[in-house]
Amino acid sequence: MTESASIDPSLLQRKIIHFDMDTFYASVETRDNPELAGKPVVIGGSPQSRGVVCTANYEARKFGIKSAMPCSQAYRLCPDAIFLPPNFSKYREASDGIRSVFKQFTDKIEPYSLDEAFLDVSQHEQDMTATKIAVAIQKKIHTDFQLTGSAGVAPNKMIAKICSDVRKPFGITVVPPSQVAAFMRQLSLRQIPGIGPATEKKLHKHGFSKCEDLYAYSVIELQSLFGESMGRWLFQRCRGIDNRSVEGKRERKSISMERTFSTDKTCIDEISDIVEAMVEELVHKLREKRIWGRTWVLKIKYNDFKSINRSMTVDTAPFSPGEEISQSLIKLLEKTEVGQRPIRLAGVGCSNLTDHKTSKVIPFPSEPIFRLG
Ligand code: TTP
Ligand code: MG
Repeated sequence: MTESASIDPSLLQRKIIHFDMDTFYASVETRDNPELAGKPVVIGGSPQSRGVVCTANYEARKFGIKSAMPCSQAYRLCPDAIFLPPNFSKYREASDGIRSVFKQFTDKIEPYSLDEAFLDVSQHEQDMTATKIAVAIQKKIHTDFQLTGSAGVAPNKMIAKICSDVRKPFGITVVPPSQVAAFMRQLSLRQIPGIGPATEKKLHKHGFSKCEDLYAYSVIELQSLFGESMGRWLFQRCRGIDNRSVEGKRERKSISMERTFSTDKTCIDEISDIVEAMVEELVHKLREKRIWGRTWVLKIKYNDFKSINRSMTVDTAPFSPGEEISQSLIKLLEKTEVGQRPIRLAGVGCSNLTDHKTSKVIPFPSEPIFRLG
């Protein structure tokens, strides 16, 4: 084993739980309306709208309905499904309840989304095993909130996250340190969080589909195939190495917003205006949250659902007004086929964020929309 494949023994002693609620939005709705039980339920837009599916329960999934699928397609797959709009305040409340259960077992909690979190239970006061803690959390959430969730228990976050999906719903999967190598070997690379369809395609091109397919390659060889950081990342992840710690407060990496149009748009002036408005809104949000970033992204989805991103670095001071940014993003429209092909969605985003909460300099104190809250 080369240097980068060796694991610090103390990291193998960690006990990490990844907890993820089962069909979260749909489960909350069914709990609150028992008449839905046993019927296919889809949470998202109405079948007539251009909205997408947020989630579907198992009865609806049997018909092939999946998250992010257009609702019109979901309707074609299962016209009898019950389509409900999302009720975020309800999900937020359920999410708070679940987190209050986590807190009864550890302080080291990293919420990952409304319905999932990583917990580091390496040191537990009553010396409960990590598996027993996962079972206890599962039971308590079920008793207190009539909702089910599944857990993965492993020496690190990546393996715990993969595991929580293995025995859904209401399941627990444990991979102790001694079984990490065997567990990883047979795993498809696509199951590694962070490997999406695009990376999977690249891996397939080289004939790689399982983790073990990469084992014959050194870090340097993988770096020459996939670039420096990706090569190293792949070398480690396919062996089950993940040294990231469970962070109490997850750093936000990006912030974005997007708009799906009710009819496809081709007029470049109209799209420019929409981009400008979204930048304004995002700049406002960044100010409120006291974060700022220099990398800005323009996202366009054409009417055939092909989505493209164009990014750029804008050297404006934190909390600058949005004009310069929107003008630059509008220029980026020239690097797309906007104006020639109809688009169904436009979005803007900002990444490489820095927290400016502690910054003493407030560049635009008198600006009317600047809020301290
Ligand atoms: P997930 O945990 O990915 O999905 P889930 O809880 O519905 O189902 P599973 O049992 O497989 O975990 O996401 C949690 C919630 O986030 C989900 O209920 C709805 C919402 N969501 C979206 O709004 N859009 C999406 O594309 C996805 C994946 C989820
Ligand atoms: Mg879930």
